Amino acid sequence: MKLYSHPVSPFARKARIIAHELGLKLEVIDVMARNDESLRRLNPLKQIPILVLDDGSSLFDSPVICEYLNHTGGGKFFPGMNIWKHNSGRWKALGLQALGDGVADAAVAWRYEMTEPEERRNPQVASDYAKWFLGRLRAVEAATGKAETLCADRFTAADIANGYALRLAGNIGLAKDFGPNVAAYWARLQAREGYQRAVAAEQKAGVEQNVAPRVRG
Ligand SMILES: N[C@@H](CCC(=O)N[C@@H](CS)C(=O)NCC(=O)O)C(=O)O
Repeated sequence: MKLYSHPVSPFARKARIIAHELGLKLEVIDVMARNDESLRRLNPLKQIPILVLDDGSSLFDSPVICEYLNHTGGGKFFPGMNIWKHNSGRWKALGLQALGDGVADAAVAWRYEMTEPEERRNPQVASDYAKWFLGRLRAVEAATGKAETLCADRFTAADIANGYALRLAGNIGLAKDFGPNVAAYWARLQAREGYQRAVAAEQKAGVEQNVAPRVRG
């Protein structure tokens, strides 16, 4: 399997950490999706991550790829379903994964604005994106005060999505806005062995791809 990725994309990181945790072999191909029209043949949205399977078919976007990898590697990152309890198990995890993806969307938008050349940067747009991010982060602060992990009393896809949203936010200077629950939760996630292995691999890729140390983290 090939993963079209970028060392600092929070969405691609979600896929890479599941592969690391489950010991799945992925050939990682780092691309700059913003400037790469050729990606549309694999994903009409021209976004990474994209997973290309051995039969040449492609999967996107990150929630789909993560479920596929979890299924292929026999993982437990998506809790089982309970149709009677919508507020537990699978449905809860999927909702919280969507929350993390939404926080990451806001952080990515802010980062894109901040990496514009000085003369094209619009302070109003940057401040709007920061507010957008902070509004979403409040929900993570509320959700992280209840238990060690976000749901199902264990580490799930919800933690992966939120963790990588926080990682990107921290790397681009937004960690000062983390509340106490988020800060403690983020410290717990960083202590995980799978996380540390994934970070070591992406830092190596970041250096190889000349990603600025400021965003590499
Ligand atoms: N909802 C998508 C979001 C993916 C996304 O925003 N990827 C960014 C990189 S972090 C990208 O490819 N941006 C290029 C573009 O939108 O042109 C997912 O979860 O996979």
